[in-house]
Amino acid sequence: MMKTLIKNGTVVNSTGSAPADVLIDGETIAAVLAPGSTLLGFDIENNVDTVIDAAGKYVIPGGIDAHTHMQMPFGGTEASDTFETGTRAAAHGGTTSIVDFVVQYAGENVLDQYALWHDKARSNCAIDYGFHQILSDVQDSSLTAMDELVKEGVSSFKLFMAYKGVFLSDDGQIVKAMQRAADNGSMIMMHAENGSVIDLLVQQSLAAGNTSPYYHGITRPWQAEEEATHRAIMLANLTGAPLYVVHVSAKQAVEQIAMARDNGQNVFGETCPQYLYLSLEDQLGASSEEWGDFEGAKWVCSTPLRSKHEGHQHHMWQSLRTNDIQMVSTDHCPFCMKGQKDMGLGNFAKIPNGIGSVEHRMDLLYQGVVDKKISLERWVEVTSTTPARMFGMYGKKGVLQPGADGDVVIYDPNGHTSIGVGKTHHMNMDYSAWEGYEIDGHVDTVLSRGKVIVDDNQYLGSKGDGQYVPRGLSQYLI
Ligand code: DUC
Ligand code: ZN
Ligand code: ZN
Ligand code: ZN
Repeated sequence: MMKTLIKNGTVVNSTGSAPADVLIDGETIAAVLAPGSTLLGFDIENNVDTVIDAAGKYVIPGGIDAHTHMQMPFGGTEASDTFETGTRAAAHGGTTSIVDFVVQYAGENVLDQYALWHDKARSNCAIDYGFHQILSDVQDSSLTAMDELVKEGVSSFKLFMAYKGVFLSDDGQIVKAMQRAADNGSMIMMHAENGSVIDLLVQQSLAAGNTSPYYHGITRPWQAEEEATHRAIMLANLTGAPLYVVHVSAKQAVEQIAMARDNGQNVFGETCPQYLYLSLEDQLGASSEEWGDFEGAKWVCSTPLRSKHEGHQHHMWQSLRTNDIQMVSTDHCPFCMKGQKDMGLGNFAKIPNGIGSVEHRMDLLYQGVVDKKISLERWVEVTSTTPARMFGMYGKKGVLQPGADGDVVIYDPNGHTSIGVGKTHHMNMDYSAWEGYEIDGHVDTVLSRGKVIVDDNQYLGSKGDGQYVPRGLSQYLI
């Protein structure tokens, strides 16, 4: 078995950082050692196959993006990254595991869809992958499927309070799924926006001739997010199910989560890089020769970007510091402008919702360390350790310790990363939502289960390196 020593670096776990060497034996971390130490008198450096010098660099557990949608059929098209292209891009950005979503649309059978998603991902992924299950109409067979899926390592179920006729579950259906989750120990994930209010505002906006991408955000106000977040928390309280609110963007929704947590409820929140950095005003001001004000379609996602005048972005960074929000995923759901987003020219409601960021999450959050918004250890925690604990992978993933998978990123704080199409971008998109972003750091080397898959921007892995990760129940519950 290949043995690799990563020496001279600073090992950063969520619990602290220290100079240390990391020894990987085959696919697994064998030891984290004081710099230059021997193992029972055994000279390590001269007995391994590869030595990587990480002097001046951070050695961190590989990133875990627990919210991606590779090749998801949605909005009359399909997300433009396949499992192959999307996971390769993720690897370039220092992410070594994703948790994607099996989709069950209304009327479909859950277990059939689960088998179908395995077919899409199998032999195609550059990095390890797990699945959550989306439930739309909650049929009786869906409830028994939930028990089956927990045994398969799918221990989290996403429900929607928006997207009527596509995903939306009514409150009765939500309660039924929550009761089953409370019973089998799984996690309920919620897209918390009041769908009927949004549908009405969208119709009124279009009727008034307000059709440009900016009105996507205007018609999905924070009140619709706060209300749905509160309702989801109350339904979880009623049933005893743990609740994880996805893609939180409104500070008022954060307050609901914080209150529930203060009350001792197992309620958690995820935010995404777009809600930390981007605003509705950025979308309003966006314009180009090619697209005019339709340029704003590049940032149409749900929940939407929020107004910077209301302070959501600042509040979101603060919430990451205080643990009112526990982790950062991307909701990676990429669409090209040509042939996909442009379906919404003249009608923002027809723009497929989604932003692609899977490649840039680790860098964008590292910039938060440089800008003193979060600590170095908190960076590792919100991008790797908590995702692993939240979704039942900790020990194997999310930490550098003996017995863990050799998923390791060597990050150079003296490096630099320019983001944009033609720069670091490997996602299958004809634009970047992050064009022009400059990061004071750089992903140097990425190992997935002991194998170097990215080195100095070169991809050295191959499709099919990534394996399915059956997950246990959440390790984050109290
Ligand atoms: N939001 C998005 O932006 N895209 C996919 C689905 C969702 O909830
Ligand atoms: Zn969602
Ligand atoms: Zn999503
Ligand atoms: Zn470099």
